Amino acid sequence: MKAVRWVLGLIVMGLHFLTLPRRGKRSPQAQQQVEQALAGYALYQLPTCPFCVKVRRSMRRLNLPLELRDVRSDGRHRQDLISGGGKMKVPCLRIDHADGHSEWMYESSDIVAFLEGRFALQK
Ligand SMILES: N[C@@H](CCC(=O)N[C@@H](CS)C(=O)NCC(=O)O)C(=O)O
Repeated sequence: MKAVRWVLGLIVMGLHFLTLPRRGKRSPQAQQQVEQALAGYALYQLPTCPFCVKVRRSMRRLNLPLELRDVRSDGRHRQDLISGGGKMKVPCLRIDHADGHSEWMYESSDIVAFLEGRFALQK
């Protein structure tokens, strides 16, 4: 089972790198504002999870260098995800708000729709 998962992960990553989407472009000022806004965001994820790859591809299209937190290699991130978000499922987008509360967003399609709405590139 571990070997199957490993091979599938390799295929997912290979396809991802072979078809890397183009990184979106903004003016330097607009990009700086976006990156400041991203300070309170983190994506809990796994490198080879296809749903996480989907979110990372959308981050690349939107040029959103938000922090990635690997829940397998770092036990603290795994614990934070379970205690904060409520379940061990990735991807999960964490948004820390100015008033101190954190929002935990599961489901890759919801995360992509949220990022596309919040950080749309100007046409
Ligand atoms: N419908 C979810 C599927 C996410 C999903 O199945 N993630 C897997 C990793 S590829 C996971 O976290 N599994 C752990 C679990 O379900 O406990 C999405 O689109 O985000």
